[in-house]
Amino acid sequence: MLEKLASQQHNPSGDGVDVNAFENIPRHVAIIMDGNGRWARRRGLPRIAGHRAGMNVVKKIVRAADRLGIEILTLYAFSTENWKRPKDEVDYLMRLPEQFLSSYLKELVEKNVQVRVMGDIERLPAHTRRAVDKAMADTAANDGMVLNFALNYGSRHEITEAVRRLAIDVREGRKDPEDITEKDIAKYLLTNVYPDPDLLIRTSGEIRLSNFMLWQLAYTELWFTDVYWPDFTEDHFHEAIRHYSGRSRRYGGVKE
Ligand code: V0D
Repeated sequence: MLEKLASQQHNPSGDGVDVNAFENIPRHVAIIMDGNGRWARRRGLPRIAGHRAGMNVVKKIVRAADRLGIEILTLYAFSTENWKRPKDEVDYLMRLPEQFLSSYLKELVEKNVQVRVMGDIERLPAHTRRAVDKAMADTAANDGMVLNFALNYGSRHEITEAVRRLAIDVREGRKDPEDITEKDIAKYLLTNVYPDPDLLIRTSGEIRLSNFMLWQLAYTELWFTDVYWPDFTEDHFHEAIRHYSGRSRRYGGVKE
């Protein structure tokens, strides 16, 4: 299921971009979609106009990622810190999954995409959870690209939960603490079924991880761009992929 050969994919976009030109396509791409509020302010618009524009860019980048043969696309949609924003803005954000899916779920099903969510979704409003649950259910039988939304996600919380569960295993006698390995920790993270991201993209000029996938990004190539997320295009995406494609990763070892 996760073994599409990117190098053999054709390019149905017909936009003149040769997807076969990338010699090394990342399997897992993660994106911090930053700059929506600043994009709006710059235009004299309310912040929510930026979020709406950002939502439409998500659709374009999902299509682009699917065409490239990327296996997993993880998008940071809402952090555990985002609850501190004004209530009106949070309320608007919590409507976006429904808006997104009402116009786009059909296409995701047709594209064989699997919608997944990582984060504490119990604490989302019921209407948001319903929309997300339906998307996951309607795409559960698909085996194409995974579209993984980080929703109410925080990496330290994720690691803390993993440690807590491991400690319970120790207490219950299922685990000898002397035998704890990195694999044991990874098993309890929300990403346990995915490989670590190969490439992280953050838009809007901030050079920070902001509590996103701290464990999983240990060896990931990082790509920062000043472009605001609502202005991020398929061409910008290809630029990041091209950068990745030209890197050879050593994981702390020596280049062969
Ligand atoms: C706002 C830019 C899609 C970042 C993108 C609840 C901030 C647009 C979704 C979405 C958001 C989430 C789950 C799902 C389907 C779609 C989304 C949020 C914010 C926060 F199953 N865009 N989007 N969710 N923004």
